[in-house]
Amino acid sequence: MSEIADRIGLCVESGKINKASPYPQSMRGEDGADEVTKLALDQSISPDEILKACNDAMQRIGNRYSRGEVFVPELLMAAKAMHAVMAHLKPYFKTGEVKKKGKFIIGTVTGDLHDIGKNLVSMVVEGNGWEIIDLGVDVKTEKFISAIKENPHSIVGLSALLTTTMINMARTVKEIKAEFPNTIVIVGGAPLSQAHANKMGADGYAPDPQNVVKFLNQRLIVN
Ligand code: B1M
Repeated sequence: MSEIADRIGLCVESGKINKASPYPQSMRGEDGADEVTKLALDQSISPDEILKACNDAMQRIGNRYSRGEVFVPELLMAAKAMHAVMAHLKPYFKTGEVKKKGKFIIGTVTGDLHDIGKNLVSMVVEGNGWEIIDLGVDVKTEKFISAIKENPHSIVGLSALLTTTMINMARTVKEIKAEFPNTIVIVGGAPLSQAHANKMGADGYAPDPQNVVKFLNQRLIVN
């Protein structure tokens, strides 16, 4: 990993959003995730390398949280710094395709506020030629149902990051399938596995954005 990618990882782990941000005290006045990412891209560091540094950083801050060394505010600042990085990376995931392959409705299930993984999936899927209908976080089943009614041939993606919200996910899958048996549903998120997806009655599971794309491309619906 290049030194500059490591620096981005450090900014994310420390919650250093940009130069103007006073947090954390120890990095006051220094460039943050925003400036360092811009510099890295100017130096032709690959978006994949930057993303890997950020994902590793989120893993580290998550582990520190598990050990009781940091708390929710620190997680929140890390998430904000990661958002600053993602704003720079977004254009690199666009392919410029005009004709869309189909529509992909995505949301983080009810009770769950984590959106970084969902946003990454959205960016990569969009970059691979799919139209994204992003319902956001804490999405109730009714909202998914309305979106499917408005966009009948869409494929639906559900994200969950908490073991507690996996139950809500299972409920949402069940209710979508009861109302729209032919709608394809794929689930993902850190606590999920293929076994969970099977048990929920989902059509697919993907551990990462690339496997969501693979799954979607196998079910191409050209509008
Ligand atoms: Co939360 N949190 N959090 N948190 N948080 C985790 C998930 C946790 C593992 C931390 C820990 O204990 N080590 C833990 C969950 C434990 C569990 O249930 N198994 C946890 C907890 C407990 C909580 C709270 C309950 C804390 C509290 O309040 N006491 C609380 C819950 C709030 C709520 O949702 N109701 C909470 C809050 C938060 C913040 C709001 C502060 C913040 C989120 C901010 C935001 O998202 N805007 C936050 C953060 C940042 C994390 C960690 C540190 C990082 C998550 C992340 O963004 N990872 C996380 C620890 C960790 O992950 N190690 C943690 C980076 C991201 C790229 O990865 O989201 O896994 P990920 O997405 C991946 C894959 O999972 C996959 O692709 C992505 C890219 O590779 N993927 C899909 C995701 N969705 C997919 C959908 C698909 C396919 C693949 O198909 C549709």
